[in-house]
Amino acid sequence: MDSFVQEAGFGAILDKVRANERLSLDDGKKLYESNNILALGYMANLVRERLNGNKAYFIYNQHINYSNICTNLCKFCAFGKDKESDLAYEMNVDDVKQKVRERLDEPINEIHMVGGIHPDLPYSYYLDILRAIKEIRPDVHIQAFTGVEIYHLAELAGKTVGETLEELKEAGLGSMPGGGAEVFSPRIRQITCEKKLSGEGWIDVAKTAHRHGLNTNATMLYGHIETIEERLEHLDILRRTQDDTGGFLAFIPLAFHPKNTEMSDHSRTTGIDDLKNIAVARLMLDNFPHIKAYWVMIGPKLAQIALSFGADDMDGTVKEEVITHMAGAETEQALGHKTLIRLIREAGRQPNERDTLYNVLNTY
Ligand code: V47
Repeated sequence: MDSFVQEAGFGAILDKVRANERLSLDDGKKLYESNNILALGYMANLVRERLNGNKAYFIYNQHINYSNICTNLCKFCAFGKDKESDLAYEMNVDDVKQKVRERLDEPINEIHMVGGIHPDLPYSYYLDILRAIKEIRPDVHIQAFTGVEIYHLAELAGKTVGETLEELKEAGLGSMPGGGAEVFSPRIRQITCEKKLSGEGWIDVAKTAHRHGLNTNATMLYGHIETIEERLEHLDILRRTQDDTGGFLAFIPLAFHPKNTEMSDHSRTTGIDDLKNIAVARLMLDNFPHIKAYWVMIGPKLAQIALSFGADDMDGTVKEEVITHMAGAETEQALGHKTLIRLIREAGRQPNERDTLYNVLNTY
């Protein structure tokens, strides 16, 4: 069974994978440079099944994007808008409450909430929207604010990141999503998002969150101007951070969607690159418990296939996704609970409905 992997030139890597040994950055380069997707997938699947068996996770969640007004205006982003733009919007506390009320009849377990770096909203607004959500749905887990937003909130509050996170926790914050990481390379940030918090800054916020008992996710935005070396450097920084803190739950590779962005001359990623990023992430991030195939970005069909190429999680029902859809995503706005279960079952995996922290709520 292993012979085709050896014939693909991966004998030494396969030995390491079987022995649960860490892969080097050179190994990672070899993986990325290969188009033998079956050999990559076979090895990634060994790690995936060692860590998560036959389980595939999903969550019943709701996305709320409180505002798209943003001072960073990253070149890869179609969501962020200048305050004066006709497309700019912001929700007040009552609007956020209304969004939560609209779906009170659904068994939503997690609210995922992020927005732009708003020039004027006061610090109290962010505490108020967390409290407002909890007032209406006391049991929901709020996964909110990327490291970039948290750093901005600490500046607004005139407090340390640690003190700010403690106050946000008190107001209802349960964990942080993985956005804003992009690619840590200063070269990429200089070209695509020079106003954004640096990669080091993002990692500092994640480490502080972990020290304060908040789990976070991590992402990488791939498929634009980054090199293989820059992808691997990004993964290595995450792997070393996880060695230190153990606070990351999941890694989510994000496929770049160019439409309506300042980088719209780029083509969309291909299925092979999407699968490769999942498989390589699973193999390199040996200390991350979960790799998510985010169906909004790569489509439900490829996300289903990804469950055999290293991924163990399909994210959730979502509904009203804005960030990728503004950048041209053609995927549905929401996937029903039943559809997710069917996709997972037909992939030969066991559907596990989870909460944000990967406690299993239901199996099917
Ligand atoms: O931070 C922006 C990225 C992120 C584009 O933690 C783009 O579980 C593709 O982080 N094409 C937001 N990506 C989404 C995100 C996320 C989504 C789902 C689950 C989790 C999680 C996190 O989307 C941004 C940015 O990195 N992004 N523009 C674009 N044109």
